[in-house]
Amino acid sequence: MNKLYSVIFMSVLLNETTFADTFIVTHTSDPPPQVCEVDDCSLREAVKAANNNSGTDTILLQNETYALILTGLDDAANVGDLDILDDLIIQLVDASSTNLFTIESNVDDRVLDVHPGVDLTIHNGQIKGGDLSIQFLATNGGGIRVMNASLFLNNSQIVSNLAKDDGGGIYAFQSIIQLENTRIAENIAAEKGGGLMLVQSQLQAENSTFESNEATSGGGLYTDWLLANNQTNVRIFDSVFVTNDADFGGGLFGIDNVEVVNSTFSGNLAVADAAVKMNEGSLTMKYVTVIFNDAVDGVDVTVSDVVTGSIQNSIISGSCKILSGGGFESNGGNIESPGDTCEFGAAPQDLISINPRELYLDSNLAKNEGLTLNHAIRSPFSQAIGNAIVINEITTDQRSKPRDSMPDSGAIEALETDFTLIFKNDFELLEELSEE
Ligand SMILES: [Ca+2]
Ligand SMILES: [Ca+2]
Ligand SMILES: [Ca+2]
Ligand SMILES: [Ca+2]
Repeated sequence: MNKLYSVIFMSVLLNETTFADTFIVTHTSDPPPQVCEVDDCSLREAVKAANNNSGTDTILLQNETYALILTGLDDAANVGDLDILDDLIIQLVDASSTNLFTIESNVDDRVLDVHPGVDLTIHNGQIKGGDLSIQFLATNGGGIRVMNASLFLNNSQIVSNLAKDDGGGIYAFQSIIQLENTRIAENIAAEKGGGLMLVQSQLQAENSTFESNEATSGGGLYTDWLLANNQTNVRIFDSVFVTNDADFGGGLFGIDNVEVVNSTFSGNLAVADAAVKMNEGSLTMKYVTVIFNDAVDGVDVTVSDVVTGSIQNSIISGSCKILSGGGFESNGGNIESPGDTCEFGAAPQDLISINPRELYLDSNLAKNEGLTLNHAIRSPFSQAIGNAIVINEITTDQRSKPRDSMPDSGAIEALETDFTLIFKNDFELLEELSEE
């Protein structure tokens, strides 16, 4: 290498290595922040140091709870929420661990505030206790607020946060959210999006759980893209919406272009539209199971008359309100309950008027060797088996088990090992019961 070039090369390398730094948090307390020192650094001090050091720094935490106790509102991470002002990764010291660190707000503010232009990545973190119920100005995003920024949550949990308005767990405005093996649970929004509220934002959720969140609209997820666009902004794969609760749209409320694949909606509650309410935009569902949801109006899935899109290889064990005119249609391989409210039947391999008992779906939710809760098929006589139409690009089910050449309708492909219970006769079951 030419000497001049090698000097330039070295200086580029040095620049890159000196920019990003690693800050190791040494204790769990939250004193008024000073300098992050090698032997004395709080989480807040580490965040401020990373904010002030250009480049994507990494903050390392232990498998401990880091409680935020300094009251007040600011956007410099001195008090209240931790304001993230520069690209950042937060993870455990032991990156191979499956434990979680916890960042918990013990004051009247959210936990994390991700400011414009910032990429925040969290591995193995639990974000909990954010509370905006007495705030007057910043009332969205009880756990995390993401404004014109991006957030990647991996192996993480967003739990027990509260927003006065929208986004109990997370509120995202013109942002990109990526969830991988992440659980958003027991968050509350007084208005929209109990678990997650998206405004003109993109979501990719994989192996993720929206569980027991509450809101007025969109208990699990509310997604709102006011300006029409042609891209699929919300993609949900191998995920579950379970026991979320709202007045309107218990699981998901959409004014957006939404795709849901290999996913389950179970046990969601609402006054109207227990599982899914699509008001505008488009909805694409492939290999989705909707079952055991309950709405006062008796409707599980509503698709308004301006919504386009399609449903394929899915089970709706419940009732639909598909308003005509939007062009939303069945692409076949679907199964619906007696009453035939989903307007299936015209497309190939659509089964109508199927009593839910004929599906032999386990009424208990379990992971069944996957990462998210689902209802396994317990009998080889299930009407779901072999009823789906092959979709070449979808080769696995919700739990990442392979789809075979005769794929099954709904989120789960039946495996022989799933059938073991059903082959037991009554005598064997009685014996088991008496042994307990
Ligand atoms: Ca930085
Ligand atoms: Ca703030
Ligand atoms: Ca703050
Ligand atoms: Ca099959």
